[in-house]
Amino acid sequence: MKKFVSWIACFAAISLLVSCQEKQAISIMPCPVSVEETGKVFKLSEKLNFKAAGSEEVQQIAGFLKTDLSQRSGLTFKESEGARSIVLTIDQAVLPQHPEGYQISVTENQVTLKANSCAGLFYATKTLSQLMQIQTFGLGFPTCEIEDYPRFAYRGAMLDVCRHFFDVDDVKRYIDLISDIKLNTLHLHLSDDQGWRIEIKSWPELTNIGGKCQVGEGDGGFYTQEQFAEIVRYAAERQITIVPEIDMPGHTNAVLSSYAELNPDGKKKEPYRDIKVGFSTLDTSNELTYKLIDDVIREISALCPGPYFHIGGDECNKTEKDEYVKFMNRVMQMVHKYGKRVIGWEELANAEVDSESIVQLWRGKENAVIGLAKGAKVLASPAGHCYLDMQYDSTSYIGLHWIGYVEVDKAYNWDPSEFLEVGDDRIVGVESPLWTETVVTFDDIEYLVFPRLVGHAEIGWSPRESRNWEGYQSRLVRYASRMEADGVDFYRSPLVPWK
Ligand code: TNX
Repeated sequence: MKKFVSWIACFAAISLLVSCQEKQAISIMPCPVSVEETGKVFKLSEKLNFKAAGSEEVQQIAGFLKTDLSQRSGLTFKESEGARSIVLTIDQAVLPQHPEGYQISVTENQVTLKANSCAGLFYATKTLSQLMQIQTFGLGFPTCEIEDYPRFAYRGAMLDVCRHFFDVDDVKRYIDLISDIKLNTLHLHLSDDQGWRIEIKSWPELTNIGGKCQVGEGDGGFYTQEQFAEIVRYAAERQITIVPEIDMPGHTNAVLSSYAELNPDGKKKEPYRDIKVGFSTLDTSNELTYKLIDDVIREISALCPGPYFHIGGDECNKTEKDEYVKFMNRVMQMVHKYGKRVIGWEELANAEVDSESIVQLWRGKENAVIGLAKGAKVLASPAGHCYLDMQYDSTSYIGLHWIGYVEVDKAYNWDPSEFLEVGDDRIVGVESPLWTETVVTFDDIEYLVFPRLVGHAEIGWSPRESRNWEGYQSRLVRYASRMEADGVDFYRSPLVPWK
């Protein structure tokens, strides 16, 4: 029996390795857990039935798939009796250990997508869409059996809408792009020295004044609560949770320029349009500061059904360490009061974090290790691999390089658990921040984010053993056709053999 089991394990390991080899005709990003090609093609034609039994959400996922396949194939699908079908099913028995997992079966006559949740079903549609590789298989899907589920539960991107503001349509486009590679979290950095970006009804000057500034020129901007709710809704339809961040006690010049009474000298700060960090702090000895924070967390939590609230906590050079710890402890209590789980930048590890807290590593291991020792979990965003605002090399037309250049190979060739030297169970996942000091337009976003984020998505999703730079490059070349079709202006790194 033992021998039999180890043979099975060995076979499983080999098939995992095979699953992402560059020789395989099927190319999916991020690389699935297992793909078995069966050598035929399900041909697409206009007569095609989309069958989705169940909730409205399932119907909607089927609707998204239909629109997507129609746009990519140029076909207008018509329901007709006896025609072949794409069937979407929720089934609790499918991969019960994997809440976001799914199975796909493509035969010449039918496509079946199955999952135990809407998230899994949504990811199945994303994979199916990528199976349509017209140059390789013609207009249709290669027949195959796919089983897939993510390695980490938290797969995120962060967008800084403070240094430069991005409006609701930009955020929606960003959501579309990141949902294509099965990310499930969008962290919005909503307050910083240069701007406050979300309406708070009990403190209107935050946006009346703090919302009207950004880096350099420009009027800034902010989301009304209705607009923010619309972002949350749009994201949820695409299986993405919004994580709101209010950065404190540093990075708060926009607050201090909005309300005189929050400043120790009773005077408003000047608005700030430069990009230096670490100069501002909330007055941690003023009770009004805590009234503001409580109101802000209450109003934002009511708009965000997701489990997290990010309280920043980075680069507080103007706050004494013991003051910082006391302040963050008190703010964490408020987050709990509103039913949310705390995330903070890695410096938060110095406060009283516990097993429910998440410490977001960005500079190096040191703080994360302190957090881990207290039982906290880590969200991995090491700047040298993950920071999307870093330049690729000296020719990059925008971006910073305080940690060095981050070429496409450097963004891909690392692993969270190897980096931290801990097991996957101590890591919630991977997140890729885009700070926008030098990012002004959506084209700028696309250039810095793609293709690096695709690699991060694979690190967060695919089994460690199936990932390697050679296989990744060949899949990336094929994913490039998809980015081109979607009008994504990605960076053509000289390290990748683009067609
Ligand atoms: C560090 S990362 C920051 C940001 C800057 C970024 C620029 C972090 C938690 N703080 O305030 O925008 O570097 O790369």
